[in-house]
Amino acid sequence: MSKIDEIKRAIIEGEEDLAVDLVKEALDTGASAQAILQNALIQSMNEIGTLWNQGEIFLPEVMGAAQIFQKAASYLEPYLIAGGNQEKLGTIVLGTVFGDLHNLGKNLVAVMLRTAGFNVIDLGVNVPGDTFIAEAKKHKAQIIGLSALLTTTMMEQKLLMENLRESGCREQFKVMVGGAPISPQWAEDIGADGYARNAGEAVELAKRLLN
Ligand code: B1M
Repeated sequence: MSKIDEIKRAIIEGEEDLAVDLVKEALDTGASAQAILQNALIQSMNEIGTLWNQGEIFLPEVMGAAQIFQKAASYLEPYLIAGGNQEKLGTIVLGTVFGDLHNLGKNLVAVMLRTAGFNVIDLGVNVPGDTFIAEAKKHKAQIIGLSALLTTTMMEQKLLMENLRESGCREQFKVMVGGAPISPQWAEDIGADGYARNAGEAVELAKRLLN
């Protein structure tokens, strides 16, 4: 079994110490932080989602795997940031929308944006629409980034767009949206400025939005 597969298995089986040790070993043997993140960590959460859907695992196991993901991702963070562009490109207010507690993907987006040189104000999870707007004004942000993982909470992205238009500040900020149920069509429908499928695309999109 490859080291990547071993890391995936350790996360899925809830072996926290083993997962982190294997991540260290993979880095020592020359694997890139990007490859470990994409092929082991993110893939493990996709498999967790499938097992959950199939009723083979339950909420406590999903929460356990999420905790291990976060720990392993935190370990990788300095390696992802090393070599990153330190020039500050602009300010992004980022968060997971109201009613939604999923933060693993949003945290990765924050890391990648910081690595690319953005100043990221991370508002966390379960963030009310008004808070996004108030914080964006306070920090003079150019971009608001909205993550949503549930088909129910993606509506919050639409509400925020309406709120921006109704309060007359739509032109002040670019808005980017992402998260598993989000699509380019949804972004267009709600009048957002762009959609990114993953953290890497989020960086490219943010750069485009500033031009
Ligand atoms: Co939840 N959950 N969950 N969950 N969970 C999903 C999303 C689900 C698809 C699983 C399933 O199919 N059963 C399902 C949603 C179904 C739907 O709406 N259609 C679901 C559900 C139903 C729920 C609960 C309602 C379950 C319950 O309580 N009955 C509940 C809701 C709680 C709430 O939010 N109010 C719930 C709870 C949880 C846990 C707490 C157990 C845990 C979250 C822990 C945490 O985040 N700290 C959890 C997890 C781990 C998942 C799965 C398994 C994995 C999500 C994840 O972290 N993926 C997920 C199944 C799945 O997605 N396959 C699932 C890894 C992460 C790196 O990817 O978040 O997609 P992702 O982020 C990507 C991209 O989407 C993108 O870039 C990221 C990096 O590449 N991206 C952006 C994300 N945000 C972006 C923003 C951008 C740009 C790109 O710009 C601003």
